[in-house]
Amino acid sequence: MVNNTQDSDVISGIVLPAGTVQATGYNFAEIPPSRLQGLVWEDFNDDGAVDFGEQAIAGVTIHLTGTDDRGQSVNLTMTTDDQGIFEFANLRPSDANGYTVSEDQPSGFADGKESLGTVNGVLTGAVIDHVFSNISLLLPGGDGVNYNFGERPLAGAAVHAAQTATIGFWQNKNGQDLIKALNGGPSATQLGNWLAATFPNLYGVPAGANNLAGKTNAQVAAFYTSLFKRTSSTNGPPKVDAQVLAVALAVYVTNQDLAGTTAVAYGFQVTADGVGAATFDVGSDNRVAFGLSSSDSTVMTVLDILLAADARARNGLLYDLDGSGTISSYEKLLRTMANNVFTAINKQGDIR
Ligand SMILES: [Ca+2]
Ligand SMILES: [Ca+2]
Ligand SMILES: [Ca+2]
Repeated sequence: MVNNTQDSDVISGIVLPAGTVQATGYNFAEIPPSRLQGLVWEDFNDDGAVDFGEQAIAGVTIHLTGTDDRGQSVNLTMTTDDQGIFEFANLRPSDANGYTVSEDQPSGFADGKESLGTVNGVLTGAVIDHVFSNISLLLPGGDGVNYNFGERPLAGAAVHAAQTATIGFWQNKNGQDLIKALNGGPSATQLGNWLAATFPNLYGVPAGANNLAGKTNAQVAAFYTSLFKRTSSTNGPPKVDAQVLAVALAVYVTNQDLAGTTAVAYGFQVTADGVGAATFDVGSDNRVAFGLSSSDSTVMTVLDILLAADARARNGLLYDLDGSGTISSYEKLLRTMANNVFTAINKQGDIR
């Protein structure tokens, strides 16, 4: 008698007749276990990807629920380890609905983006806030990986002195030296890669000639100088592009995870989250340039202000909303609003 509906591990009632007989084929089949694995991390630039300098979050509670292939309910809980990783190993296959993995939102962080993982290399499941569902592990030995929960730093206090610098600083010797000293020296490419990944429309692949991916610190410093030297008012305030990059540079150099403490010697205050998590009131007159409705708060984090500007750039041209390659009178108005805001941020936080 064989009972395959549960973990019996027993074949019973084998009656052997008298005499010499051979009883064969009493086989115990086992299946390889499946697993579901992922990461909780601080997705500082809110792009849903684990980038250079982004930190693991340990001790986050993760739940796995569902029904296995034998109809048994599964309800497991664990916490992320020092690397931010959770792994539910030794799982049976799931039923047709698949398993669900959910997160208890960690305190001290704002919710970020979830990044759907793969089972045996194939994107599998659905995602809504804090929950991956329908993760089908129908076959034994399923390998579900990279079900990742991104979190963001909480918004901090208002921008204060020693968190930014005016555009002249980044142009002068000290500012240029600081850029070139980051992450080990002038040939380091982490700053360029971070700018490209974080603000793709301004400095990434979609930015065309302004793509800073793979560019060295020396090249980024030279790129900044080229923006600073703009004098034509055809597209509105000529220095707006330098003002924006100056704020992005301040976000980078004041974040210890990204840039270490190199900027301290230049008068900046360096912290875990830096000026990116600091807040600034863009003002109701400028809200349209940052995608705010009349009911939205005009107080945003500096990083969100930059991300909103980047979302309104096309092919490296800030506020070319229609992608025409030219700046209309309305787009010029938006660039003027942006110039007001980024100039004010650089002044309010100036290292002085
Ligand atoms: Ca990221
Ligand atoms: Ca979350
Ligand atoms: Ca246009």
